[in-house]
Amino acid sequence: MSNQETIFSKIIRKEIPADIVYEDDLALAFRDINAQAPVHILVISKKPIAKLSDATPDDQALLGHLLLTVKKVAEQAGLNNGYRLVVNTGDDGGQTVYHMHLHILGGRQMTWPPG
Ligand code: DGP
Repeated sequence: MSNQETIFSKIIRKEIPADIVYEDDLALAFRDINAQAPVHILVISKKPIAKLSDATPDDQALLGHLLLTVKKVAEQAGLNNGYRLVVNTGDDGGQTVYHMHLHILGGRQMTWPPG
């Protein structure tokens, strides 16, 4: 799937509201509208990569930046006892919004295996 316009593009452009908790030149973080945990924050790149499997070696620094953004946002959210990071990728991965995003889930004990 190519890098198409999604609802997240509109959130980046502030055309629709979101509870934004962090923003810089490359990344945006906002609370998931359908929270699955007491803390459920999505970290996205402003560059619209549809899914992780579409990333290229040119995205190496961006992907590293997103992981360090997760760390920063999780600390800011007070997740000192840990959290789960999820990147649903493609149809089998359960991805529904095709603008790559990292789910930070925390504030409760996570279980394994996931559904
Ligand atoms: P995934 O299934 O991994 O593609 O997750 C997409 C997530 O995006 C899902 O948990 C719900 C969330 N989401 C979808 N639309 C919106 C929206 O308009 N605002 C916010 N804040 N979250 C959204």
